[in-house]
Amino acid sequence: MHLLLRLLATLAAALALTTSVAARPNFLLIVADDLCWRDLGFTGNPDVRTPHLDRLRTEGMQLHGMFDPATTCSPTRHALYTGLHCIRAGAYPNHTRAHDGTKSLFTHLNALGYRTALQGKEHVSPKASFPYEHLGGKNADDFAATKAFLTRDPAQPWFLVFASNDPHSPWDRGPPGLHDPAKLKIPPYLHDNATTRRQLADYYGEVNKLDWQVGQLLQLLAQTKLDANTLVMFVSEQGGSMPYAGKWNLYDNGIRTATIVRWPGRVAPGSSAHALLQYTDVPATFLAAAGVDPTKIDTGCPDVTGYRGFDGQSFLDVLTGRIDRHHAVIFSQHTTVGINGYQQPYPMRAARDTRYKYIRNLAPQNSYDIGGIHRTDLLASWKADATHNPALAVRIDWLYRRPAEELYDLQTDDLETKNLAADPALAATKARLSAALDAWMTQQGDQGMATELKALERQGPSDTQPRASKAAKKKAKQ
Ligand SMILES: [Ca+2]
Repeated sequence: MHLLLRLLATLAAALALTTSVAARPNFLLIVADDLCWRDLGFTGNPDVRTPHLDRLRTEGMQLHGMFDPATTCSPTRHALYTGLHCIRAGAYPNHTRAHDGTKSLFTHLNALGYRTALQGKEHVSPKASFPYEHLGGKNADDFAATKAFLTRDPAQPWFLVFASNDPHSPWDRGPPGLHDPAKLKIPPYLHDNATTRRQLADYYGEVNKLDWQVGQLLQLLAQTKLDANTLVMFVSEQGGSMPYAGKWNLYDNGIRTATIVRWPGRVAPGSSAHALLQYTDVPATFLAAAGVDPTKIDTGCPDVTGYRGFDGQSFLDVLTGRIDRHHAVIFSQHTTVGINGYQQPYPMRAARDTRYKYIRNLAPQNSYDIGGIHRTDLLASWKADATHNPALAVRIDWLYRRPAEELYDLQTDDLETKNLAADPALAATKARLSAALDAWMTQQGDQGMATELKALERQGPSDTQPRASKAAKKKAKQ
């Protein structure tokens, strides 16, 4: 009898576990900071040391087609957490905020009974839209706080964002001396000189620091036996900050991401998907994984037609291997007004399918000039070399001035160096992507330059307390 009772109890527990596995996984979303998707071991970089991320990749699915709808820190995170594209949400310049009333994945999962937290870098506003517990500061390496959060109540599912500040510049947090600058293989989109080598070694060191953090998190999950029922997603965020390494541009180094999803029993270890996906799809996907129909969610932020649902859609069927297609075209935008040290508006928009990318520069008559790209020691060193290197001089000039339209064939030119916008053979392709971009801008309420010029109004903590940065205010007066 005693044995029978024990057997029944075991069976009941197993059933309960099965139900909770199916309905209520935990979610760990790991977000890097200013990491180019190419700069990881598993994506082919020969120098960086990322053993933990490389292992995670073998345990999960790599989403080769995941794209970021923006190309600076703050709008990227708003899109990732709200499921809304940046201009609709009002969160499109850097250091921005969403419209009051907007809900995020934290709001939606709290409503489902999850406890939610964010550890590390925040960079989202207003507070009411992102109701997470904040664990640790920007450079959070306090994994005791993480463990306390994860194990607080075994009956309650949880959602944790671990938002590292690595490898965001300054690159001074990695293990010193890990990489010998002289021995690095310099990526073809960077100019090879001593300054590049020194800075790249420091940046790679900080990528290693990020990898260490990922290792700590995965070890915690294993130690607490939470790993079996936790969906882990890693995203590389939005491009490195060296010229042409991605950030502040809509080339693939900036908007393509290294993304892995590990979900034991649901996602095949070592698998790959190539479907076109966006960060805006992540909230709908997590909600679908939690057993909720994401098409019924009210985001609190209507688009121009009054539609209140997500811009993104669940890609759960991609994760489970059922299908490998999602969007026909993905979109991204870049707002320069409000970026530290910006001189003139230089707004960009892009539409990309599986093969071609169309970029529209809305103010080609202006000069693109921001602190992070154009006034750095690194670019100064490149300029010095360019006095006797005409090809490099052309590449540097492209950092400042681009034509109104760019079109790239990513199948033959993945570094986007050959602009085909004037190629008559691709006129129909250009027209198709241009029309798709127009339709997206309309749905977003994106008025192009008029929207760009309102960017400073979208900085500051809330709609009722807008506060532009000092530099931004000074600039606005000029
Ligand atoms: Ca960033």
